[in-house]
Amino acid sequence: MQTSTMYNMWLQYKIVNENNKDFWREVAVLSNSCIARSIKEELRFALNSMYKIAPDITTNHQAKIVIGVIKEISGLLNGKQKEIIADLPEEGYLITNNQGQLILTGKTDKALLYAVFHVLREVQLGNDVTSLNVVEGPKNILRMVNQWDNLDGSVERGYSGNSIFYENGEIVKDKSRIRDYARFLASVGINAISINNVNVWEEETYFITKKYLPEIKEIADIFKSYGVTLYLSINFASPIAIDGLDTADPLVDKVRKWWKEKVTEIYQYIPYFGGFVVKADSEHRPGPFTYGRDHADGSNMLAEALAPYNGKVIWRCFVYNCVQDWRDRSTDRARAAYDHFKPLDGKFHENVILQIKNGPMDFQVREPVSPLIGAMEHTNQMVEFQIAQEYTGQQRDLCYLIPQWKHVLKFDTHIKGEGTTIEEIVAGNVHSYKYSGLAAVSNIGNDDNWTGNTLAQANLYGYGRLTWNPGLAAETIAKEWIQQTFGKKESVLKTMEEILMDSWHIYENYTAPLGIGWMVTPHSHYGPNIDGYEYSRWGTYHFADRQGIGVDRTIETGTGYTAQYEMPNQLLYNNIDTCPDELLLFFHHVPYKYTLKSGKTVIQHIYDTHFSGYEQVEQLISKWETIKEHIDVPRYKNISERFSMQKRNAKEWRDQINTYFYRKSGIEDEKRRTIY
Ligand code: GCV
Repeated sequence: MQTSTMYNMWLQYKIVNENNKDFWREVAVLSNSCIARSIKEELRFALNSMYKIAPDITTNHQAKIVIGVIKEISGLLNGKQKEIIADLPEEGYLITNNQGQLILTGKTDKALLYAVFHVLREVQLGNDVTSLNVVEGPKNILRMVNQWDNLDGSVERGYSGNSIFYENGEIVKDKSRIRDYARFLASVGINAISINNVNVWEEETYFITKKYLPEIKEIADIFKSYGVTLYLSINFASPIAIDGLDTADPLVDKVRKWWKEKVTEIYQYIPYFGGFVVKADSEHRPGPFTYGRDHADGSNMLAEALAPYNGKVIWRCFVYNCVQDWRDRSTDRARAAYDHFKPLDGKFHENVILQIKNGPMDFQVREPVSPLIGAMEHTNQMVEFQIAQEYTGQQRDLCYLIPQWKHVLKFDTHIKGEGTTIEEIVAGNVHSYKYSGLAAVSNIGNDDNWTGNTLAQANLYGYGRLTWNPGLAAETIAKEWIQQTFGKKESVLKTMEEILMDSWHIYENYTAPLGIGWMVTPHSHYGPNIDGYEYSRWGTYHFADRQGIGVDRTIETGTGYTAQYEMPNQLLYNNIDTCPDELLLFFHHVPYKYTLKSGKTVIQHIYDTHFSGYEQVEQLISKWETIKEHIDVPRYKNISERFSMQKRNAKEWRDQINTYFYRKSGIEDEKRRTIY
């Protein structure tokens, strides 16, 4: 635990309310598990920092604050309260004031940890906690982050320095930063983590062998003490790579036996191991297709091996032909996940969960919601977000992503009639999934402030809060984060909330327009390159020519992708007259002079948004400067530097996009602004 403002993210524990100081002098923590030890440590750290007191941590049932699971403190609760707890899920908690005594309770120590972080959050927000009365449980069972960290210390799509887990081909010896990461995750309700990249390279394949398992167990123990279960990404071809088998065919007995023995070995080291995350048959990774098998065959083999230990297989649906020729309209990357997985519904074991990216492409600033989410009634599913800002500014540019994720979660699939939103589907309330929830690619690294741009901390915070309670508004999350991170000053709160809340639309304004996506530098994915196109030299993503732009994904004349949606969404997107402006070019190819619902032509929309996007970045910077005196120097400097990078980037996008489309279409800007 450190004391720098950069490092402490939203757990700053600044002095907020001296009045309650005495209330905290004695705290009873009744159990003695590893999680209870984390609770005690957090309380000591927080109370020392906030009130400059070293609390007496006792087991005294008469203390002003008592923290214990129901069986330890049932004498302190009335019948009604006991009933409430009986109805709570394992991770749910009750915080109540019984005659002047604040009681934090639930069924498990994990529930207590969440209750403690709840109370500490309230204190940091300046609220009086002495009379709190709260009953809460998480809406989602699985609340996961995926690290894309490699053993050499690099992080795939990492924009915050190197890995906190690995350096120079080894697992880090000093694991204190991993412990702090676990604290941050637990404080917002995250309960699962995979600690290595889904692209499992040569040496990482050996993570599931005795060469690495003892140290991975140490990491697993740290996370366990914060209620976070550890998973590993695996290489589907491990039997070949590790033990020289001549096949990894999931239907061959010796392969199945190999995995069973391997899983038994892993559980000998880590009895509470979560399971495997698997990227197979995608972007050159091995998978069941090599053997003419499907994804159910592949995942079920692993699921069978994990089932005796209650382990899970998290199988990613990001499967598409990355070398497709984009001029060939009989294939469409947007269709791929649905086409591969939907026909397999019902064939997966009950400990397999399909992890589906929020959109059908790849975390663009604007995409429609993946039609696969909810489309498989008999197969567990979870949604995958990307906190790492791969296509959304790489933590140089600001892009507060909570509004985007809220948009996804609120999307009504109509799969079982009106109201069958993504939020309800992944909570397991639409189909009766045994396991479901949310996963997201983490955005942290070993930079002082964890996330490169200090403001990107808000995305990690907000992701966690949404996994627990997707009903929270993006504004509420922003306010919570700002207040805990930067304090209560009204002008800071107001200004930063505006800055965060506007940022997604601003980023969209100066980058790819109207849902078309991409137009980024191939491979690096930062900065503009309109025709930039990776994997193949054939075609462009946007299909722009002299006459028009956009991808025809309609049923009648296009790739037929729109048919993957339920009614009425299918009609909404398929029909150009009803298709929302912001997704028009994702679904339709239109002339530049096509008039949008906003009343502007497509080309004028492109010019206007790119001019205004850049100006909006200038305004963000001016707003930020107005609160300079209230922000400490290191964080002010960090954020200001990032804004300067964003300004350069926005200018480049504006100029390149406007010039490209002016030249391509030959159509003048109505407002006669200079296009370089
Ligand atoms: C981990 C995109 C990214 C890759 C990433 C992949 C995935 O293609 O650019 O870096 O690989 O998604 O999600 O598997």
